[in-house]
Amino acid sequence: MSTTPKALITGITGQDGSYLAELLLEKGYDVVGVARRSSTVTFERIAHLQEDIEIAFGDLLDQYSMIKLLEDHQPVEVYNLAAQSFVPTSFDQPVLTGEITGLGVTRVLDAIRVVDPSIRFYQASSSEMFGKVQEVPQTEATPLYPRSPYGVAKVYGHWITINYRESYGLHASSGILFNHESPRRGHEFLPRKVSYNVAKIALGLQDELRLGNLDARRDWGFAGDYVEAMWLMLQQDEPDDYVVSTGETHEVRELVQLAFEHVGKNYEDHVVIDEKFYRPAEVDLLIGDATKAEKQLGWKPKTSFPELVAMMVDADIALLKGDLKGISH
Ligand code: NDP
Ligand code: GDR
Repeated sequence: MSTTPKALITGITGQDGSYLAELLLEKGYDVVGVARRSSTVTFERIAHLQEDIEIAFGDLLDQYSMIKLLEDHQPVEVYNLAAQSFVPTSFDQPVLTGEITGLGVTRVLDAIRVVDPSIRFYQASSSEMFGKVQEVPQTEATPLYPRSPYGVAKVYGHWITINYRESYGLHASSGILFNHESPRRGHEFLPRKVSYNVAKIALGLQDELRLGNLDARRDWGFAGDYVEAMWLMLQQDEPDDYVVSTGETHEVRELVQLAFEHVGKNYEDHVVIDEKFYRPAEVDLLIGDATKAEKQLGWKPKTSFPELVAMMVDADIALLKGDLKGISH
């Protein structure tokens, strides 16, 4: 029998799935990535890994598919990264978001309980659970106050993970990750929307960028750094919950300004405020305290905020010039 550890990642086609797959391959794992059936190919972010990982089909909406995946592949670790993860969509499709991002976690946990309770489990919890923040900075002990159907669904996912840990003794851990970005980020999220459109403006392809609330503050890090914390959590003797963040907060306006400055431009000449991008309820301020992750996991972010913004703008300029597929960072 092979002694190579096998990990199963839900959400393999997403931003974090691609970085985590790379990390686990480097560490010598066999990686099985769970994708859902689609009429178009959604493998852009993992195209460069397709020879090295196995793709299996399943859906967090379908309980039996989760059970079958575990029976067929017998992983020792499961990373649950799948979610409907875009906050504005959660206001438009609150029930679907609850089904995937909330109840979906139970489907994975219950499959583990039934098939093999020794499987170690990682849940992708989120700083959006802090919402209207009750404490600054936010730690693992800060009370939760979500401000969107997405945030509410993540609170459910977070607590059901703790509940399965306490009820059935599962090695189930939750990473409360603050915003993390990369050149592989979806185009609808603020930093990627900014980097892509700034790149277009720099290349003379357009002149205007329409945005919503510039006053919100976020704690932004690099996705490539954050997946390391996920893996470290599952290597601990005991399961636990950890905040993963940089400990710095920046206004949306600052990110926008920095991105424009990187290409020698003034954001005020190009940005137009559009009410359409405002949310029914906003999360005004996020800043995480990752002391526990640093002390217990030995984890620290490596990429600074200006480095992250520059990396994303440069990658989008290269992408638009046609000499990068957007997957090499
Ligand atoms: P993405 O939105 O990039 O990826 C989400 C993934 O989930 C995609 O692979 C998507 O597949 C998959 N998915 C969606 N619905 C289902 C379903 N019903 N069944 C199976 N798979 C499904 O997210 P990120 O990579 O940025 O984030 C990973 C996880 O971390 C998410 O759970 C997110 O909520 C959470 N998180 C993210 C943070 C961030 O800043 N990036 C911060 C904190 C938490 P498809 O390609 O088919 O749509
Ligand atoms: P967020 O990320 O909601 O924090 O959730 P997003 O990048 O979408 O928004 C960040 C902030 O920017 C403001 N904003 C805009 N946002 C978008 N998308 N588009 C705009 O035009 C715009 N203008 C201003 C927003 O109002 C907000 O304050 C992300 C997701 O990855 C979640 O899945 C994850 O859990 C959290 O980060 C941590």
